[in-house]
Amino acid sequence: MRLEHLRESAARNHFFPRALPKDPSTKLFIFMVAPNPTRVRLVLAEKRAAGAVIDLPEVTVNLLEGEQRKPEHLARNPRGKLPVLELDDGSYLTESTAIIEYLEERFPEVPMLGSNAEERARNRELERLADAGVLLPVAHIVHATNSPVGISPNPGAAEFARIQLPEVLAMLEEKLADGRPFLGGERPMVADCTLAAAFQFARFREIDLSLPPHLARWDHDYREREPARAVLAF
Ligand SMILES: N[C@@H](CCC(=O)N[C@@H](CS)C(=O)NCC(=O)O)C(=O)O
Repeated sequence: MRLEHLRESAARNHFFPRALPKDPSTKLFIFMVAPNPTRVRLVLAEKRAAGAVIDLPEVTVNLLEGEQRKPEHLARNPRGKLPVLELDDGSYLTESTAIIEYLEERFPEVPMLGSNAEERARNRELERLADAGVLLPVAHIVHATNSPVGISPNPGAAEFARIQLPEVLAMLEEKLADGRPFLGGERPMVADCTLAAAFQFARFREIDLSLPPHLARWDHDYREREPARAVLAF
């Protein structure tokens, strides 16, 4: 039902930019709800909401229609994955973490990793937990049980990913136990964007993560904010 909804929206171009910009310029290739493009889009939305002026058109590559395997996308990323950032010189960045760190350096006026070495290290630590410890297992569960891109079910892989989740969720729960609004403290950081992208992907496929109370509170409050509302569909 929800997949149908997304498919129809894509077909109608309701949510998506209609055409490639004609002039060569920096642009971001994305697909809504896919978690790795989503975390990049959330970083952009957060930076913009905090005042950064970022002119970065988004171009949809429809994963449900298999556009990621077409030659024009394989020329951008031979792995056929999203997101991809095309730079002004026509070259491409193909990993979400590298893209986020590039955006962080290009638009440092709204820092989303921190303002000194220790803050950056702590926020990168949180980001790795959210990425490797939550987003990746969630993606494995989704694709091993009910893949939107048609990957065959694999109950063993889903079970293995499920076993990994509670430990990291418990670590993040402990961080939030002091009532802080965001994972790193008072302001949203990259880790928040990664976690929100992961939770959205779980919701999209109706996977119950049984979030403990502080994470449930964080999830609710994060999604109420304007930058999240502008990006998240589920
Ligand atoms: N390590 C890559 C992973 C990229 C990735 O797996 N992207 C997914 C969407 S979240 C994708 O494009 N899947 C399409 C496919 O596998 O056909 C990153 O962080 O950017």
